[in-house]
Amino acid sequence: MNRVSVIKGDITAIRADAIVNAANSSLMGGGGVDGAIHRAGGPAILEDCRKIVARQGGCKTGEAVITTGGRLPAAHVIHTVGPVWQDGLHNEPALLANCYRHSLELSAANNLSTVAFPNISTGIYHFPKDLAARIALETIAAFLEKESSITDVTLVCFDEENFHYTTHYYHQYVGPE
Ligand code: AR6
Repeated sequence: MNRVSVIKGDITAIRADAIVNAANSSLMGGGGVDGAIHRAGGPAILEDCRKIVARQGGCKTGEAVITTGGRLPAAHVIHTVGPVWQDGLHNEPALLANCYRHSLELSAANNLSTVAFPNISTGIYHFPKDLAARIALETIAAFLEKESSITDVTLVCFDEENFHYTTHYYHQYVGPE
């Protein structure tokens, strides 16, 4: 059974157990998909983020935390912090893989079975879209091999270029059906 899909769209409209946010380490919101998620989900998300910051002081690059989805159709938001692309020599690929893996681990730990991701780090953080899509699909496919509790992973691409690369690596790592 194929448990991965790729679509073009707006992640704030997705009904899932969790959607993943491309946040920053402050967890206090920002632009891009982060801004869209907080706007659509309302203040309950930031309230949960503040509690996390009080407890653990933010979120490191490659790590993930979970909050309510507030008014979103998704029940929860998993906030992960992608690497800022510098030159590829600062551990950016491994850190991006950590974002996907830790978000899926956190989903499984919270008994969530349906999860949607945006193309983390490919906007304001300037990670090359081709390499980012390969890392996303490679990491998700490897995770699903060993963890059966997650039944649906949707990659929600906002722009045509991400959709193109994500579909390409979907065929490489997940297969046609
Ligand atoms: N649904 C799905 N994807 C989206 C949406 C949406 N509504 N809006 C944008 N994207 P970015 P980053 C795509 O910049 O590069 C924030 O300020 C977008 O096309 O949102 O990880 C945070 O607070 C791109 O492909 O995140 C951080 O400071 C992808 O989401 C910083 O940006 C990621 O772009 C994180 O930068």
